[in-house]
Amino acid sequence: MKKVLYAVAIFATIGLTSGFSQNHENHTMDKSEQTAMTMATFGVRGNCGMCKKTIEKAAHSVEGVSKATWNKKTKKMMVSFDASKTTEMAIHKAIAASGYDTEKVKGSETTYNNLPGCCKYDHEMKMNQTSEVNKEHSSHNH
Ligand SMILES: [Cu+2]
Repeated sequence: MKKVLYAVAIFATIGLTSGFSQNHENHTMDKSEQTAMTMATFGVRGNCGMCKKTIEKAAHSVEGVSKATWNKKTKKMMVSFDASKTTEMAIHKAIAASGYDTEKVKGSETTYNNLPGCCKYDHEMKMNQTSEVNKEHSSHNH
């Protein structure tokens, strides 16, 4: 029960913070544009298929996100979301809260430390790469 309350509190906080920044725009926003989806791509660090699941799940947990795909090779996230319900920044924050670094928000260290060993990505890792960049010298063996 306590856990549930905690989760609700977190969501309420996220809702408030993103709500504040949007308050002014809401009045001018055309209602007919509410279904239009905004696309965004940005870098997110991660290693494997498990990371992919965690990252995508975190992005999907943000209300208004309809698509979230993370590319393991290029460390690139593609999202589409309803801009009347959320912001790109809210998605960055949700991913960071799940332990992963994004271009704009550093991943939560506590959550990172609880990630399985294979998912403990390198904090220096390049992200948002074009697919060609790492082909030649990716002899990054563990
Ligand atoms: Cu992983």
